[in-house]
Amino acid sequence: MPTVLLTGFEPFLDYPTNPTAVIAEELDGTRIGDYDVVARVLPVDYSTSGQRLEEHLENIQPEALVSVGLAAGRQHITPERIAVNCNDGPADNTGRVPAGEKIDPTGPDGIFSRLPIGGMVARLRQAQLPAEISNTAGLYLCNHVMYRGLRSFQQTGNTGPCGFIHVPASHDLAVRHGNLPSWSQADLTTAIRVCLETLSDPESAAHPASGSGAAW
Ligand code: PCA
Repeated sequence: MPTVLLTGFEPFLDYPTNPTAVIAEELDGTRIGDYDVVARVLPVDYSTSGQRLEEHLENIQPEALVSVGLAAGRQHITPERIAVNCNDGPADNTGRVPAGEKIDPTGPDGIFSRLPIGGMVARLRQAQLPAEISNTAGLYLCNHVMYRGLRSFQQTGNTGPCGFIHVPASHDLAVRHGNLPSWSQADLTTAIRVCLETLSDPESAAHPASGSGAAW
């Protein structure tokens, strides 16, 4: 059985919970389609998150990598199209504020997702779960981990699926923050299960990578 490494993140900034850590906990050890799921939670820390991810890849030797992060304020499940070679944004959990530096000075400026992002969006919509492709993962830890995962697959010659999906806030975060679109934790976990199902579906893999909500 092939293995998919699924990663979520710990809480960060003023979000005392992170629904992606719960997704990781709930799907760890399950079988979805052809894949055994092994899940881990990553730190929101520029200096250790990438290294931690590489250690998990080394130890688990997965055929696929799907990383998931919280994008509070988004309304849809958003498979990301591309990771860019830049760290920027607010402080991480150690207080480090990046200054627009490259993630990998010798790496390409951007690396496209190797997930069937169009197929994921189509399948999510079929399941009545709002979804669209996102054309930017930002420049914070989620983009960082997406870039490091894709770069690692390039460097180790792993040709399997690899990429990142952002999810909206869970209801507990909306209650705390007030004006935040939110989903139930159960629907968020179901959505990532649906995304993982596409990895075993040849029709999803062949789906064009269109379906972003952008106007142009
Ligand atoms: N979301 C943040 C980092 C951790 C997380 O869950 C991001 O979108 O970069």
